[in-house]
Parts: sequence; structure tokens; C-alpha cells
Amino acid sequence: MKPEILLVEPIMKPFDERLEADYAVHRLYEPAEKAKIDAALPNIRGVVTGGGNGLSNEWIEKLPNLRVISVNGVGTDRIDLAFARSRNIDVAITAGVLTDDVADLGISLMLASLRHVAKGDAFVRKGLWGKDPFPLGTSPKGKKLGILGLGQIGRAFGQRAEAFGMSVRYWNRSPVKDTNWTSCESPLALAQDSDVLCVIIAATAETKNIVNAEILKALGPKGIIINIARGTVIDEDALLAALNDGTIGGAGLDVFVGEPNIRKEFFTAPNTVLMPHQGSATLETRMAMGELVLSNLAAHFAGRTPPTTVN
Ligand code: 8YV
Repeated sequence: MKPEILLVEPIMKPFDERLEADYAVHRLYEPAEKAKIDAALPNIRGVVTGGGNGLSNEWIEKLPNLRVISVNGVGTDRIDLAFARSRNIDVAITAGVLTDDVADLGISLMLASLRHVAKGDAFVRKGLWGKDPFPLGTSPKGKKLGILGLGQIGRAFGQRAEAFGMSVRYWNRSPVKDTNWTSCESPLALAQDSDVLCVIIAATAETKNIVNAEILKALGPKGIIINIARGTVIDEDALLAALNDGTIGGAGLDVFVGEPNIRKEFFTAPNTVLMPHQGSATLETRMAMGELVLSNLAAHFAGRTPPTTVN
């Protein structure tokens, strides 16, 4: 008998097919499967989910025989790791393989913001070229980059920013070794000393709204904020107000509270570049992530600890 697993969100076709070959797969995102899933709850032994969806405690409680959650991503903010451990559930992530692509997307958002790429695209399509003036951009060269959260992705972003001639400083919750970049004493001190603030801190109860009105004010009217972490680490009321009244200069955002149903005010916020949570979304990286999702599951069902368990 194949082990029964619950697939919370779609996964790329080749991995879906391999899951289908080795497991009895229940697809939570298919409304037609609801009754079948309800009947199968006691049999489900594994869950595959994404970083954005995770798995709520309510769902964990519905699955008495669940022993492994394989996350197709690195964020575990939507999973209560301690609760999962208390129920003897391994939680594994796709550590290491998405670092470069998330950093690349952050750099894309930064350059798009500094050089008005989205605005330029709309300008040309509307036939305004040659009729209306187009605003000058800002060069990254010689500017100060602040990184809020110096993990693997933060480091990769900083290395790329240095290639554009930026100087790097950071704030991290715990001391960081092996870096020559300047550590700032608080998120506020970091924002005060940054032209661009890249937010790439893990979302936890402590980091909720860590970027607030005071920090945005410190970033200043020419400052650009980039968020490639999670929507919840920025106070979106404060961010929308700061964009609309010119407290900050602009934003490049890949993540939002309540995504994909984000606040409509973002659609009209000035100097704002929006992406639909695509940090890790390249073919190469999604292939590497899919392999890890499958090998974590396979290890569990072979009686081993999944290679990239986090709890
Ligand atoms: C994915 C992510 O888009 O790694 C994460 O935590 O948020 C992203 O890589 C997501 O996991 C897919 O649902």
C-alpha cells in the first residue's frame, strides 16, 4: 500500500507525477477532492506544502498519523515547529537551493525601483515617449545598502549589491561571524544609515511589523525599501502611508500580507514595483526544490531523518 499524503498546493508536473507514482496523493487545492480527503484524514502520513501556505495547527490536529511535513520552500512561519515536534512530526525545508534566485529577484526589484523600469514599460506602451518627460533614475553606485536579517539570502544580496558599487551594513537578531560588513545596533540605526533597505528577515512573532512607521521615516524621502522576506515583517498601513505621503521614495515588494489577495492600495501606491511572490520561482531552482521535497519525504518513509529537517 502506498503511503497517503496531502498536497496542499500544486507542485511542478514532473514532481507531481513522481509523487503520484510513490504515494496516494490527496490534493487539498482541488475542491472536488474535499469529501475524499475528509474520509482519508486518519490515513494521511505526510504533507507537502509551500512556505507561504505552511500547515496550521488546526490541520495538524486533524491528521493523527501525520509524521512528516515536507516544505517546498525555506520559510516555516506558517508552521508551528514546536507543536509539530510535540506530535513527533518532522518538518523539512528546501534549504540552500533558493538563496541565489531570491537574492537576484531582490536586486531586480531594487534596480527596477531605482531606474523606474515598471514605470518606463507602462510609459512606452501608453505612447507617451516623445510626448511626456520621464523622470531621472538613481544610480546604486556609491549608495548605502542596509540588510535587515543577514542570513544566507541577505549575504547573497549584499555580495551582489557590492558589485553595483554599494556599501553594505546590516542588522541581525544574533551576532554574525565571517563578515566585514558593518553591524548596526538596531533596525532603526540601520534604516538611518541606508539609502536602500533590503528586508530579508525570517517572519516570527518577534519580527512581525519590525519595519514600522519610525523605521520608514528614518529611511527617508529618497529611501527605497525592498521586501523579499514575508509581508508580515512590514507594517503595511505604515508602508502605504509612507509611499503615499513621500516619507520614503519607493518600494520593491515580492511578498504581502494575505497574498495573493493583497491590499488594493498597493495597485496605486507611487514608485512601487510589485511581484507575485516569485523569489524562488525559476525553472532551475524549482527543479532543485522539488528534488529536495521528494528526497525529504522518501527519507522519512525509509525510516531515516529527512536530510534538511528543521525541528
Ligand atoms: C516559495 C517561499 O514561493 O521559500 C519560501 O519560503 O516562500 C518560496 O520559496 C513557496 O514556498 C512556494 O509556496
